[in-house]
Amino acid sequence: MKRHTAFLAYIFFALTFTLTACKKDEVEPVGANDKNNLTLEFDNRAGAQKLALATTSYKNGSGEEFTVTTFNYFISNVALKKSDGTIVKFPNQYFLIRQADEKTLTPVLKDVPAGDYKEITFLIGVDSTKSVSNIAERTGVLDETSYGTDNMYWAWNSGYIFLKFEGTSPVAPANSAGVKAFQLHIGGFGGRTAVTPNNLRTVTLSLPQQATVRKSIAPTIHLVSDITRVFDGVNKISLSATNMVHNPKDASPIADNYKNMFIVDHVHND
Ligand SMILES: [Cu+2]
Repeated sequence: MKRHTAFLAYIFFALTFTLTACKKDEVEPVGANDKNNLTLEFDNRAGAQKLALATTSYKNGSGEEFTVTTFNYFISNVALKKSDGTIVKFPNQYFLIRQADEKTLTPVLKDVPAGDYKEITFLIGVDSTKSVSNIAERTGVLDETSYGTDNMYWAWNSGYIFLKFEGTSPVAPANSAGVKAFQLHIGGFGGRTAVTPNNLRTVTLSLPQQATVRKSIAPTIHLVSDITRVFDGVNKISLSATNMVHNPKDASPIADNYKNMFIVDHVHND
């Protein structure tokens, strides 16, 4: 009986080894003109929890409770670096990630050349060139009328709001409607007429496993962004002291924090 079990175990391991070995050999070769989509998945969380709007109360590093009613940010100027060091850029593509709208959480980069990618770079916000460009060139998510009541634009001088984080907290002062609310609006590309701080932040992350774009493989880079990092990073932001941010100067310490809120959790190569 024992021998029988050992034999079965041997078969099992042999089979597992063969299958694993096969799988490795099966990765399709890179065709010179092959292209495919690559999806970026933005998985917003609060610490270890999935971010839920309005319903759930979270706590920041200062021990302050808060709920989230709006969490939006622009992602642009994506670049992917291959394992051989080649960089593929995706200029003139702007994505608005809105927690309230699930389909915005997984933007797709189209026509990505086949290859093995090991690093991703992106800008949080809208670059200065685009910010000052003619309104006819600011279409899609950059069209100020496209996001309904989620105003993501400062009409005065400083352009787009790069990240909008709103919610309620018992430590925030009551507004005219009696709601203890906070509004953190982060923008400022440097200014059109007046000089303002530049709150554009670039994020570069190496991938825990390579994204293998092939004719038959359209990978997904699954990023996790932790909203509590907006408060707790290189700067300590307390909602009792900082609950209304509406200008680039006040926004800089927050931009320095959220620059580090992203990690690449894993890559799907299928
Ligand atoms: Cu995933």
